[in-house]
Amino acid sequence: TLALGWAIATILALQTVAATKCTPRTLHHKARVFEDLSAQELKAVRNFLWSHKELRLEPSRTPTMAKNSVFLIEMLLPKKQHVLKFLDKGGRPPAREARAVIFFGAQEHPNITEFAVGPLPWPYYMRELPPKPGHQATWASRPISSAEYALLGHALKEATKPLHQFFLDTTGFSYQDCHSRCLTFTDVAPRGLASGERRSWFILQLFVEGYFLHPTGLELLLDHRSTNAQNWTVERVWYNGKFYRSPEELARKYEDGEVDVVVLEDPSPKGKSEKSTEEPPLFSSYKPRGDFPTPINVTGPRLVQPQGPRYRLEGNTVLYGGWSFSFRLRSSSGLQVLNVHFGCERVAYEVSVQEAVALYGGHTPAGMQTKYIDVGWGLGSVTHELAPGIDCPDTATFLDALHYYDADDPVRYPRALCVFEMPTGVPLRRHFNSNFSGGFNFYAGLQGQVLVLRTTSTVYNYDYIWDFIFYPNGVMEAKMHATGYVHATFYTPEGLRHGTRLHTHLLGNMHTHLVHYRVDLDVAGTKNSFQTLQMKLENITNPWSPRHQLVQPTLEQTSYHRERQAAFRFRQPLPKYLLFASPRENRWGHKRSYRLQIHSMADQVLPLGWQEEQAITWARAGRFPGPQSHLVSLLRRYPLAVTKYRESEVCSSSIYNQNDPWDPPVVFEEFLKNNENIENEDLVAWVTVGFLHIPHSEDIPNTATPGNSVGFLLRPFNFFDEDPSLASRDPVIVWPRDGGPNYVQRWIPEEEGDCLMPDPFSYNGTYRPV
Ligand SMILES: [Cu+2]
Repeated sequence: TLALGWAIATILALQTVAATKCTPRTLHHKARVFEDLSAQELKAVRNFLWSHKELRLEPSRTPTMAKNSVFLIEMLLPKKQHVLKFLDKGGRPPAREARAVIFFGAQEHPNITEFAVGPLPWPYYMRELPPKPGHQATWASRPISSAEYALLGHALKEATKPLHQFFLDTTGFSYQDCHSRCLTFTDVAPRGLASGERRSWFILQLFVEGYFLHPTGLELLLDHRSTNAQNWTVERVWYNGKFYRSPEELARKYEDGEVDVVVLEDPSPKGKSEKSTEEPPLFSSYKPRGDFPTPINVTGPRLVQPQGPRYRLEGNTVLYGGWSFSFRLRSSSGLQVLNVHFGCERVAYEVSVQEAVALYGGHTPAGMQTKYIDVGWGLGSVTHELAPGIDCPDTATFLDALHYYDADDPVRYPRALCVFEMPTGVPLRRHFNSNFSGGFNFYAGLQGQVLVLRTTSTVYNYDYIWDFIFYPNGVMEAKMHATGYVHATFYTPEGLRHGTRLHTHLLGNMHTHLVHYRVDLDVAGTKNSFQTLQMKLENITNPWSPRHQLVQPTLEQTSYHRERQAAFRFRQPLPKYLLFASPRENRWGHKRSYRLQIHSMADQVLPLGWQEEQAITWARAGRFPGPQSHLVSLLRRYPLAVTKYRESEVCSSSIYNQNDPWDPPVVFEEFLKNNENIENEDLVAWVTVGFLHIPHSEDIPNTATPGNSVGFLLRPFNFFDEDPSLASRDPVIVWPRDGGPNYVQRWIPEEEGDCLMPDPFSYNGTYRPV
């Protein structure tokens, strides 16, 4: 019987091999085509650029705008067809190239030029990456550099000198010789009202812990368009509901007693000083205060993986059960997963974050002006350190990132990314099979485990947490959690029309968050079609009782032929089943498909009138829909658009859209304009998710993640012949046995692993050039 057992085991093993036999996974060395640039490569590109003396490059921190400097270097992804040819058919890898953005400010007509530099690691050529015809990035559209911020800080300090006494009297803080009681600022964007302008509203704040929540009541408009900071001028001042022409005018009127003054409460509450030497915390602080009825004074549960991780990291490639994918972290626009396989097949070539915007309303000029388009604030580069046990489980694998963004060297961001497997706390599948007489025929369950790839972007006050989640049953999820400090302005009673009073002098401004994703699905090959399934009610005569009518649901399938047809508007209900179908069929004769399931609250927050008005303005004005960017209006319009893959349409936004939303180099609308055929083509889905955020008192000190996450799922729909999580060895089946203990059947031994204590908590917090 032992021999027979072996024979059966061998046959079973062979069958298993046959069932999962497929072309070998993309080896790590092949996935290098997706890898971000190494420190050596970034330096090689920088040195190559600097060796071109005719570029007359200067360091990024040289305190002037009238200089030529390298702003950004990141990996330039080769063309998809070249990558696929290399991955699937072999041969030489496509040339490895960098994208380099140079600001040419040291000339009469400054400009921004982008170059491809290659081949890496030893570059010897550079070629201009030409903008799309008619879409040159304007000089004014460039992101603000740290050198410009230093000059702006200086300009504000100079300009507000006449207000020194005013600030001391009204806030107790100042800009001059201020030590621990200094002012700081938040600038908002867009910076003006028309293309070419660069004039920003600044909110002056007390520089204390959580300064975003401590406006002084003064806002100021500064024109900083000139490359010579000497020419920068304050154009307007707003204080407590009134406009003034200049700081001088406000100072004079204040001295004359003509200003309606609000003397701020001291931000540090006095009081308990007898009990403790420590000052009571600010309302904007994380320090605990108050008590729960059931106090907790011990640490909480944490993850352990006694037998080590069940995923494998090979460079920038993750292997986990049925899944394999590569990833990169673009300094410009953030996290991107590539070459996503389940089983033996590619299901997506790319799923990536494209943009995050937040559109505000307010009564103060800064509040009403704010429309943040975060790629313009380095969305992909502000990936600060993740804390083990808080930002990711202790068991996570942490990875550093390198960014060459507004710097003269690559900067290492430690622990910028994490990868971990975690229990979801809910079974993936389970069933209790009752015998309906006090017992059971069997119980079976498959624990819910997922693999998560995570990074964050701290865009000044706000923190986005970006997750890509992989389930054992072929489902992939993209999710954004919002947290951090709210963008807030000075409280005035009129402000209540646009938000909530959050503290004595603080208004939390209402806003809409929208996030744009690119989803380049390749469902059983690159040739896919887009179709939707809906329910249609049918009224028929009951065939077994002709006197009765019967209403029953039927399937209604819609095929989409053209891009414009598959551009869904927010006001129309989105069909529930959005399917990307291969012409190939599964075993049961259905088209092998993946379903896009969108989890968003954005459709509830975009009122009809707004969009109608936009559309009318657009029609009337021709190219530009009023003071909004194309991107913003498009994101507002379409929760989903499906386009045919085009190499010129790989990003829906750019680092330039924020500061010139009126004439940006990337106009998403144009992706749809040519209205191409989308039947049996390489398709890309553009997904907008978002939510309306009306701040409330519990947003103090920070917006919390529960309820503030949006995203989408990619779910197999007749893609497999059965649930592919059947390949998991995690199930447990319990069989009752007559007169004995239940038989517990499992495929992974219940091993007693060491319950390892994680490393002690550590956090470095620095990000330094390498
Ligand atoms: Cu918000």
